[in-house]
Amino acid sequence: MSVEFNSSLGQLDVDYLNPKAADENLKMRPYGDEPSGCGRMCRRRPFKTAAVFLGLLCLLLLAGIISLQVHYTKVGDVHDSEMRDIQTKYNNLTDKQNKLQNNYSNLKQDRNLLETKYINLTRERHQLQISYDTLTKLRDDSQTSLTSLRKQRDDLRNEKIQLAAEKEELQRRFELVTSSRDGIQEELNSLSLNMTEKPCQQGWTKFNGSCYYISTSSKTWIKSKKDCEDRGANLVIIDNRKEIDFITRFNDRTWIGLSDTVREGKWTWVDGTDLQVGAGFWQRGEPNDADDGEDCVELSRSGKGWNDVPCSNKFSWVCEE
Ligand code: MMA
Ligand code: CA
Repeated sequence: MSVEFNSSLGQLDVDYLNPKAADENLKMRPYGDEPSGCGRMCRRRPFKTAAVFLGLLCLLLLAGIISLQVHYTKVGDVHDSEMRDIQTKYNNLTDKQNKLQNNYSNLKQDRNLLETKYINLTRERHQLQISYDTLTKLRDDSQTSLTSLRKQRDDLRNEKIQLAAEKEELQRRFELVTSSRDGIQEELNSLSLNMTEKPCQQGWTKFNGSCYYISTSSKTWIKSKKDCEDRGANLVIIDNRKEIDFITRFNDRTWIGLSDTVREGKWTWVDGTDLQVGAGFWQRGEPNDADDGEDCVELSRSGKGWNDVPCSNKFSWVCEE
């Protein structure tokens, strides 16, 4: 190993591990004053001491350098390890930062999207609000129209009810007037008939163009018939319900000119005409020829119709001319 020592006093190159070479090196060097009396030996001693000292110094330096080297190597290792940790932490933090950056970017995008959606929704809401207002107004107008129409309908219903009541009243009055008119017409017809035809005999009553004799006593059917013939007339022949109403005004039970004396069940009028089967104004269940002995016909007020009875019964009678 060779050491280069630079000093302001001069330059000295010594190989301490090779003392021979060093000696040679020293031999080559020129010297000024040398201590007298020591000769060659005396001249070489201080150099040796210096060399030893230098060597020791060099060893010390070397040891210092080595210990420093070891120290710094250790420090460097710790430093490297710390650096690696820091680097790892830095990398982790960088990763985290990147992730956060990504998250931030994503969130920013999301926020922009949400903002766009919010704007669109706000616009839509505005449109819907306009539609809602329009519809509300329309509904209110419709409601008003509906209320008005309902009122009109109710008024019309009431009017209809009133008109129906008025119609019924008018109908009733019309029927009364019609009935009264028919009655007047009939009376008029009867009066005009009575005026145009010849008057009835004394004690006879005119009704509907005919003259009637109303008996004041009671007789059998045969005697009643004879009485009428004696008066130039016949026992009454009934043509309609009005004639019944007229006759029953006077007595409860009255002989009429109908019998089946000639042939049982064949009802014949005193003028010889036959009563049609199923015709007439019989009471319910009549004629029944009770006890096989009822061949003459009475008109009963209480029975409101005809009944066959025994001819021997005595009733009032009515003649018709
Ligand atoms: C009943 C009934 C008549 C009948 C009479 C006779 C009261 O009525 O049978 O058909 O002519 O009796 O009196
Ligand atoms: Ca009878």
